[in-house]
Amino acid sequence: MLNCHAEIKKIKTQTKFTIALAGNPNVGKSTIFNQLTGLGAVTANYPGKTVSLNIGPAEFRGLAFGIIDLPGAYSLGAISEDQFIARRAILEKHAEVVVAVVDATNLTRNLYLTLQLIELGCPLVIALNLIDVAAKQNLLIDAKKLSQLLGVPVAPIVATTGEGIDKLIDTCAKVAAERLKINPRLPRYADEIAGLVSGLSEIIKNNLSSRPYEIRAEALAMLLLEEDEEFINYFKSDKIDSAAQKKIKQFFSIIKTGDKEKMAAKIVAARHGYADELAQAITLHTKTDKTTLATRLWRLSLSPLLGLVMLIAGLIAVFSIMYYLGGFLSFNFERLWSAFVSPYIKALIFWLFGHNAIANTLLWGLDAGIQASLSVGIPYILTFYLILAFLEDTGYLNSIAFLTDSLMHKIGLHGRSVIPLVAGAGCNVPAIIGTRVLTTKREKIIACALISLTPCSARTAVIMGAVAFFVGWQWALAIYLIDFLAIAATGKGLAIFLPGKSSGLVMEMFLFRRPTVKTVLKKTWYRFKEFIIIAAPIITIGSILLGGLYETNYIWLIAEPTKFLVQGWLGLPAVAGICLLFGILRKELALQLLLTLAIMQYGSGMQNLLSFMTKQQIFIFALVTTLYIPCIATVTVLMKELGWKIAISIALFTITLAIIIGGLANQILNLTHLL
Ligand SMILES: Nc1nc2c(ncn2[C@@H]2O[C@H](COP(=O)(O)OP(=O)(O)OP(=O)(O)O)[C@@H](O)[C@H]2O)c(=O)[nH]1
Ligand SMILES: [Mg+2]
Repeated sequence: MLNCHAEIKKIKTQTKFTIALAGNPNVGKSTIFNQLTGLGAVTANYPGKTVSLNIGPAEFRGLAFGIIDLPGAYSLGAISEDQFIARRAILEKHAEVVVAVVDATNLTRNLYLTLQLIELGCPLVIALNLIDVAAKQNLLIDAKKLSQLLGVPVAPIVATTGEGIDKLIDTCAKVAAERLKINPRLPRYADEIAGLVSGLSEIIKNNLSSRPYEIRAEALAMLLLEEDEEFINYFKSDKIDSAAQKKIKQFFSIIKTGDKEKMAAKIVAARHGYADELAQAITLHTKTDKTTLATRLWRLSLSPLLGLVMLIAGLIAVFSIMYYLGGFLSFNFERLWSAFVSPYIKALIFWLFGHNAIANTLLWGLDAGIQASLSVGIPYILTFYLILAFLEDTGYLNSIAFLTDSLMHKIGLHGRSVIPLVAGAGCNVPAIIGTRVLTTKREKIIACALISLTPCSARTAVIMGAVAFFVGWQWALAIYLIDFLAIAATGKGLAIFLPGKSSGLVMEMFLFRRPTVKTVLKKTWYRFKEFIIIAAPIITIGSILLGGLYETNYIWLIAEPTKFLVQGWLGLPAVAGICLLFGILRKELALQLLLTLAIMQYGSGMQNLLSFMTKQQIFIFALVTTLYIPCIATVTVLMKELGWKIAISIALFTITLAIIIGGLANQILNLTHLL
């Protein structure tokens, strides 16, 4: 939080005003943020992507301002870490203008939070988003009427295309400069509630010298009546003098006895009722509902049997695209490098350093190392990012979560954990951060442990680039299958071992949304750019280090102590152990170093991996790489999220698992001669 505060302060000194984007999960807040800042906050069609504040400077038609993108929340109450962050940012009034981003296709649910923001007295502008989807569903929303009913400006927008954003920002600027006065209309509640609110707010006004976050007395009264934990505790604390505490206590003792149904529930119901009334009043169904293709596909994806068929077909499609497109890119990248770049790099290095060990060591990194990443890292990772961005934006992951809910329960999770788990297939790091949306520590630990075993894009690159390519696609599938079984068994084990129960599926479902080419490509590019920035230096330095060890013959010395395990039990060449060690830096580095080794020993060309290792060894190597200790970035983020003890336990567990499974697979293959 401290960092966020510093960042917000910085933005505030640099710009004239700041906008906070608040709203339900999955309504397009981060899409607006990206449109205005040009940054790459994670967006996808499922709830809970943003789990901490995204802060950035923005410029729109010469106007400089700051933007804070908040995690999604259905109400001001917070049941998970991400929602708590959103609540804090709203209460602490970080921004001059709060934009309530509202999903035009889901008005009742969305307007609930908007009403709470109005009650709090936030300087509000409503962004009525997803009007393109609403139009497809034959819904016509009367933005003007909404604005009149609530006394708040409303700007209809399509965040993905940027339509209407200019007007939105224009309105925000006017509100910030107080050129546009807002007269919000507070919801009118039934006498019973209104009476209590006014009674309690009078006590607050008369007895409190200052109010937390300077919230309006009426809003504070409402929050207390809603049994908001933070404010109840505040009023019980020594920040409130005992006379005031006594009066408030007295007030509550009266209503408790006179009321059967809980007041909190009544207020929630009343606010929902009003939100629904508003939604009805401003929505016009233009035609009778016509089921669109997207809706039909969506329904199909959720049906128990056909949904499963669709899932399997989907997985086959993903696998095939990876195999063919990844393979195509790999082949051509390598060919282009060998033909047009490699000879010149070699000539340059030899010209600069002469034919000696130093030149050779440098070539490990600058030629063979890069060639290895062009052959096995980049093509598959790029392809996978592209597929993932597409799947994320359609919203299919939501359907998978729903479909696999009962299966997930068996391994101590509920369907909602599927989303971070599948996101782990892209990269374990954001997936682990994404578990902040889960509400219990138990679920978080299980999800993080399983994410650490999920083959990320780097591990997929190893499986596809080495096993599918050299050994056969069936063997690549076998690795996924073994890994999946390991994940299921680990989940089951943890579910039994860790006390507590898995919570029920509480997840909003979203219809499929048509991804735009721009957002898919942009997202792929952002991830890939990050990959290049982080991976390229590590890969080059890693290759040079390995080259140094090789050229000086130290490699054999270092390999010696692990020989019994690497050669004896796993049946791999002794130096493979060192590559596995390097793989902790980045998973695909393990294979790339092996390939680098092969290239340096047998000359350019991927096929040389087969001169270096047998098919069985390649399979075992990839299997171990998939299972053993997640990369250093993942371990670091595990430490941050769960503490070092759990992080180290997960790391040690995966190493043990990899050695046991890898060794057993080696023994079985030795006996059966399947490879
Ligand atoms: N068709 C259409 N899609 C949109 C629009 N706005 C956002 N989307 C898509 O809706 C999905 C959700 O958008 P996000 O920006 O990630 O939503 P968010 O509110 O930040 O979600 P959380 O961070 O999970 O709370 C993405 O796939 C977007 O591409 C829109 O106006 N029209
Ligand atoms: Mg977001």
